[in-house]
Parts: sequence; C-alpha cells; structure tokens
Amino acid sequence: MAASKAAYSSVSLFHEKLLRSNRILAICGAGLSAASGLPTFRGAGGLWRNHNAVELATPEAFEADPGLVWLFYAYRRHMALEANPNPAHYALAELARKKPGFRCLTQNVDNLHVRAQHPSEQLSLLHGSLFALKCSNAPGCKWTDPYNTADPLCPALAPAAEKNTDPTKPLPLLDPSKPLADIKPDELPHCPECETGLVRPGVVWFGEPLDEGMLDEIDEWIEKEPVDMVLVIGTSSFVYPAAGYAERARTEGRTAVVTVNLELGSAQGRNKIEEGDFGFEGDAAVLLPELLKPVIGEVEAPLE
Ligand code: BV8
Repeated sequence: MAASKAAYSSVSLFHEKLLRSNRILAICGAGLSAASGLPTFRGAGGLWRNHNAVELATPEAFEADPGLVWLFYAYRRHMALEANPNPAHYALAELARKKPGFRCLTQNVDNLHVRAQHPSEQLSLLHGSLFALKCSNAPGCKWTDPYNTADPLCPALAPAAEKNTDPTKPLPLLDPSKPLADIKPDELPHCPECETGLVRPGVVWFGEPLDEGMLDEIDEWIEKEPVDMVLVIGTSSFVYPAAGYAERARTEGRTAVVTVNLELGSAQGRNKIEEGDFGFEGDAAVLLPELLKPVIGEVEAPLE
C-alpha cells in the first residue's frame, strides 16, 4: 500500500521514526559527494574525455590501455584529494557515534567518509578506495598498499595532477580535442613484490566480485535482527549488489526506506515505495544535517 504523499515527505513523521530506530542501514552513492565538488556517474562525471566512466572502470579497459585508465584514476585521485568532506559526510559520521546500530555502506571510492572520521567499524567501502593500490596479478600476487596519496603517482601521470590555471577553460586533460600523451606500460608503476604486474587502483571494477568477507559480514548484520530504517542517499541504485540492499533489508511494516536524492524520480524507480517510507528531494549536504538533527544535533563541517 503506497505511502500517502504528505506522510511520504513529512520531516516531523520522519523524525519520530528516526528517534524510534536503533538499527539503521545507509546506502550511499556519488550524489553524497556532489556537494564536495566531485562529479557523479550519471551527471557530468559519466563521461571522461568522451569515454564512458563505466567502460573505463573494467579490467578489460585496463588490459587494453593501462595508461588511459590510470590517467582516469589519477585525475579522480587528484580531485578527491583536493575535495573536502561535506556536512552530509559529517552528519553520517555523527549518526554512527550516536547510534551504535547504524551501518553505512558506501559505493564511493573518494575516501571522504573516512576523512569525515566515520567510525571504521560502522563503514563498508563496497567498491574499494582510489587511495588503495594492489597488483594487477591479484589474486596470484597479494601485494597491496592500503593507503597511498601520492599525486601524481608517477611522472607519466603528472597531467592528472595539473592545477587548472584558467578556470574558464577545461583542464587540457579533460579536453577531448587535445590528444593525450601515449603512456607506455613501462612508464607506469609496477608491483614491488612480483615485479611483473602493473600496480592498479584498489577499486572493484565492473565484472569483478566485491570482497567476500565484507559481503558475508553485511549479510550477517542484515539478517541478525529486523532493520528499522534504510537511508538510500544520492544513488541511482543501478549498480549491484549495492542496489539490492534496500529491499533486502526491508521487513514489511517495520522498516522505513528513506530516499534522499536531488531528483527523487531518478532514484525511486528502482525501490518499491511502501507505507511508512519517506522521500526527500534536494542536496544531501543540506538535507541530511536537518533530517538527522534530533539525534546528532548541530553538525559543523570543520572549515578546511
Ligand atoms: C559483480 C568502483 C559478480 C570503480 C564501481 C544484477 C543485475 C544487473 C547487473 C548486475 C547484477 N549483478 C551484477 C551485475 C553487473 C554489475 C552491475 O551492477 N552493472 C550495472 C551497470 C547494471 N555489477 C558488477 O559488475 C559488480 N560485480 O557483480 O561481480 C562476480 C561474482 C563472482 C565473480 C565475478 C563477478 C561490481 C560493481 C562495482 C563496480 N564499481 N565503482 C570506480 O568508481 O571507478 S560502480 C560505480 O558506479 C560507483 O561505485 C557506483 O556504484 C556506481 C555509480 O552509481 P551512483 O553512485 O548511484 O552514482 P550515479 O551517478 O549513478 O547517481 C548519482 C545519484 O545521485 C543520482 O540519482 C542523482 O540524482 C543523485 N544526486 C546528484 N547530486 C546529488 C544527488 N543526490 C543528493 N544530493 C546531491 N547533491
């Protein structure tokens, strides 16, 4: 039975439910970091130099042109290092401190949750991190570097770390009319352990499995007890298994699924709307501190 429209976007009814909720699951996407200046996949960020970001985020693309894929990731590392967590990241981190039964699953690889001091035991990086490195001979070679912020990672990737001197013009790197330097594999970092494999970003590419241990741990958490609330924040819910968690965590008549999105329509299509659900349209960085205020109080994003 669909939620009545008024109740669906009622902040006061939402606050009542939030105060009664102990087990809360959040599923976050690129929209959460939009206010930090990072492009989303569906928005402007969907295309990188005429390349579809989803196609670049594959083992096949890395196999075919590791230089191009590394420039794509070096650029995103640079952008994410220049960016700062926004009030939405801090609000979720504070919710985790106030509600031990809160779990945050993020699809974002930008490390902004971590920089917002989100308690690590209540945060799952579903798709890895731009700042983790591993050997492309994995799982054969087990070498990893869990946190590397070198920018650029090597001289050949310096174009990705260039400061944009003239903001009226796109960075040359982003201008598809400007040819890219052809980066040879031997100009790219190689694994210090097996010495044969190229170093690759520690993210989960399309067609690659997510970390099994992490998935099992999340399943156990969901199945342990009914979930009171699921926050679906700034995601188009297109990519699986992340997109399946909201309905998997739903217990009829008990769980409120709450969608927070700049365009509610774009996110709603993929999750059923049931009695007791909520939907709030707007910028997550503005809405979340408001929506979570009864539990987290005023959350200031430290001035960087
Ligand atoms: C796997 C890391 C199995 C890399 C990423 C079932 C059905 C169909 C397909 C599949 C299925 N199961 C598996 C698949 C295949 C595939 C998949 O889901 N394909 C899709 C395209 C249909 N899944 C996989 O391949 C997964 N692996 O299944 O492995 C397996 C098992 C054993 C052995 C081998 C294989 C791996 C998926 C992970 C891929 N890696 N990221 C990188 O980042 O480069 S996915 C990447 O794209 C992101 O992490 C994220 O998940 C996704 C982008 O989605 P969003 O974050 O939601 O961003 P988007 O731009 O789409 O939307 C933004 C939203 O925010 C919008 O709604 C917008 O309105 C809103 N918004 C914007 N601004 C704001 C805002 N909201 C609030 N405030 C704002 N200011």
